[in-house]
Amino acid sequence: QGERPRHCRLIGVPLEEGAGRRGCAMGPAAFRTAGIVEALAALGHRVTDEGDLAPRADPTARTDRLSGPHDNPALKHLARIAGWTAAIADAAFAASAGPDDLPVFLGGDHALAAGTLTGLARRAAAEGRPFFVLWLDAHPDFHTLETTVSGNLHGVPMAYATGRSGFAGHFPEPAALVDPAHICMIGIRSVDAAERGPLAASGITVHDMRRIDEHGMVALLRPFLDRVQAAGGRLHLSLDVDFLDPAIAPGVGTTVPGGASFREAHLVMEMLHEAGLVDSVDLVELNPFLDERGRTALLMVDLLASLLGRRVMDYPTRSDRS
Ligand code: Z70
Ligand code: MN
Ligand code: MN
Ligand code: MN
Repeated sequence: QGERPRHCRLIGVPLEEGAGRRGCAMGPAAFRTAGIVEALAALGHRVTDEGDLAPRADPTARTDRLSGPHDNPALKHLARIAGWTAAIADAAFAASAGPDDLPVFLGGDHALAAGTLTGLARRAAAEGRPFFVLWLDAHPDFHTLETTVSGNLHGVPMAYATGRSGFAGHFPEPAALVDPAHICMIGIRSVDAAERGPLAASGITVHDMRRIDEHGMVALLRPFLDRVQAAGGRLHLSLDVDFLDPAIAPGVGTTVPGGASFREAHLVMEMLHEAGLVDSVDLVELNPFLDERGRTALLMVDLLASLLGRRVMDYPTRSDRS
């Protein structure tokens, strides 16, 4: 984040009801065991571990079944996820108030992004700044409550945060929405049939694995970072473990072959560090129950350390060059 020391506020979100298999609730503990506090402190940042959040009992979500025109019997744990969303959105807004604050949400499955995206969008709006999102994931998580086939609500946060229809009365009313034109997705390689058309029409920038192979990570990421910089925007990074290739990151419930390599993932983090634009991070979908000797947790911590300034060599920075 440039060379500026930040206040890294670690917020555990032991939410696992949004994923198809259990285990993500152990994610925050695994990140701590993997040394996340020590890794960030060693880079000169102030680090506070703010413990784990709990879901709110949300009065807007009284039932786990939708009724009427939106009925979808596949939905799982709707009221519970709505309660998490309300609590996470408030925590994200509160933890991003200070000029040096850099909240890091330790998931927990990706349903937590319904809360972080809307809470941080609210913060950006309060500051009068545009809000941008870099979404590193095999999946766009762009289902609505009507279209999800699996019923796993980690498949819906991007639809909720961009204001797609059908969430009203089931999820909290979002305090602020994310402009699809300010979202860049990289690593996408699993899109369900019902997500395809709406995603293409949404205005979200989507770079699938084929694009990475063809153009390389730098050519895809740099134009987006330049846009964030030019707009003076806040940038949120949402990093799903399944962005990474399962060969290097087995600790996740949804393994999708053909993911980002160790080198590609570190390159993204180093470019983000150099740009100094990231103000908040989600680390999601780590499932320690499926991990191998902690290697996925350790890799995610290493990637976060790269984002916050760890490097092997001192290269001239971009601004030094220009
Ligand atoms: C699929 C579904 C998903 C994350 C898997 C998968 C969704 N589109 N999201 N892992 N993070 O079930 O809706
Ligand atoms: Mn409805
Ligand atoms: Mn995801
Ligand atoms: Mn995913």
